Amino acid sequence: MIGGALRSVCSKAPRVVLAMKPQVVFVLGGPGAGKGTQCSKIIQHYSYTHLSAGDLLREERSRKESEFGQLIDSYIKEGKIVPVEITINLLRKAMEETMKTDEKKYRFLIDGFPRNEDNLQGWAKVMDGKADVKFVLFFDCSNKVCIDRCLERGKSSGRTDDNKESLQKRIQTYLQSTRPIVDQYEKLGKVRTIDASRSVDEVFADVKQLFDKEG
Ligand code: UP5
Ligand code: MG
Repeated sequence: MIGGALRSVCSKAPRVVLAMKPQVVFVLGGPGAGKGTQCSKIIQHYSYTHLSAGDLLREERSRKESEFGQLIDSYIKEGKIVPVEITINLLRKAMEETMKTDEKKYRFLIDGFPRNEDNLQGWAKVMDGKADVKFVLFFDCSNKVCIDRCLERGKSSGRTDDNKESLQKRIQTYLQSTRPIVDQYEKLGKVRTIDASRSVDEVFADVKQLFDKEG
């Protein structure tokens, strides 16, 4: 009887769906530091969705109707950072689509973004107040390790930027533009640094420890 009354009250109450605010971990590190590799492992163990800004840009580049295909292509080959208006729209759309299909999917690993001041400002403009940045997962390793890994991958990846010339430029851009972003977050106490020069499993053991505590 009471159960029935309660059910009827509940069924009359408006159904409020409280969408969760997206929780974001930015994943940064040099080219080939292992961001993508580690993100793939994280999503096997924790309820995160992996969004690689680079992958989204490459997808957009190959979309036939895209007005940005050529621009993205030349920026990637030159190791330059694509204007944020393009990247942030792709990220926002991917986040929205993910949450629309499943409202429980509100945790995101945003891999390879933000890479410079322009990216940071674009994020602030579009996402401030709409998503929380939990921390920055920073994969730290030497330039040599980064270059060697990308050149090795370049033998089969088909990526237009896995060659010596593009890699020099990617490293320059990383040092000049992306490291200062990591430093900014460091000052806010938001960076979690992992030594990425070790084996995939050794790196992931540290990542796992971090996500067990803070993920
Ligand atoms: N590998 C991985 N981990 C290893 C380990 N621990 N030991 C030994 N080998 C390891 O790994 C790279 C290679 O190394 C693989 O072969 C892997 O098996 C091996 P991966 O996990 O792919 O490294 P990742 O850090 O993801 O390297 P990636 O090349 O993707 O990094 P980039 O940051 O350079 O590339 P991204 O795709 O993010 O961006 C490409 C370009 O897009 C940029 O240069 C830029 O032009 C543009 N871009 C923007 O303009 N804006 C953005 O916001 C994002 C990208
Ligand atoms: Mg990657």
